[in-house]
Amino acid sequence: MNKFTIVAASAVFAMPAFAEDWDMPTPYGDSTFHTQNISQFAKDVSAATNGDLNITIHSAGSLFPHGEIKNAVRSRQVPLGEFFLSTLSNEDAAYGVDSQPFVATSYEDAAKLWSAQKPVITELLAEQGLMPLFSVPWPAQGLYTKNEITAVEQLNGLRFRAYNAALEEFAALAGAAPVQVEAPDIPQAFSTGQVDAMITSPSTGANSKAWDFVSNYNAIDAWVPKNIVVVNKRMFDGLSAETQQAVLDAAQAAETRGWEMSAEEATAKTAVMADNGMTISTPTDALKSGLQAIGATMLETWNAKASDAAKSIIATYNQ
Ligand code: PCA
Repeated sequence: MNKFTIVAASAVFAMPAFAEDWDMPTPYGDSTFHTQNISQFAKDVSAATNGDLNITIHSAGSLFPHGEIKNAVRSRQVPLGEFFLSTLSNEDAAYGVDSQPFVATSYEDAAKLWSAQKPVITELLAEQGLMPLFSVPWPAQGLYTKNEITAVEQLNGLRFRAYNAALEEFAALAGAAPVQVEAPDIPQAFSTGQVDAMITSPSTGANSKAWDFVSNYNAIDAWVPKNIVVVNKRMFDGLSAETQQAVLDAAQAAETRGWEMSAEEATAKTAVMADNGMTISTPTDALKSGLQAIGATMLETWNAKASDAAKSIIATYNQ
């Protein structure tokens, strides 16, 4: 053996016996705090397992479109992935409770709602061989428009960007025309005139440079929806006990860190929008009561579709 083969051979033996490379898709771009949070999660897993498990993030829907990520994890095309939890509300109303207007509007209430929701959706996901690892909220959702909005009637006839069924329903009830647009496509949807208003967080507003296409941000703080990271249970079970524990520990750290990042984003990104010349306002009483009326109608629809388990989320939350 010459020197080089010895080096090469020892490099092979130094490698972990069952090093795994996992691909992890997310719909959101690299500048999104959620993506930064899951990147740190991936680094933590790699460090804790000495490189036995390496997770590669594929951002902005580059590996799978948003709507396919859950099923890609289910069918083991990828071991894990991140998506917007309430996009699964067509499967069960339990998934959509965090996107109902004025149910939980602060981080404190959102955390309470998540503890009530988690056991119910954990069971639903288990039926599909999926296991939640962690869930992190976006900042409370606000209203972006070209003109100042002081009453819900002014939304009438606007083309309204939507990201899930609840927002579609909201837009329709406000007399607006909903158009589904993924977060990375927001700037183009506005610049091509596909949409002229939206409801989203200050994070997504600032990341899409909302000031390029609207001048008003109204902090209606109507709901605090979450992303979720799920893993395929069979793939997870295939990991060594130590690696499983490393994933669970990193997931728990990511959930704590993510909620903190979200709260920081809410203030910081609202300031970025103000610095870029947007008018930041809070809802007038008329706007508030108009929005609450829409919320009440939506909750009735939600209740009519909800299973007993889904309804128990609201009951537990209200206790
Ligand atoms: N940003 C994402 C989901 C909610 C949010 O604040 C979006 O607008 O698609």
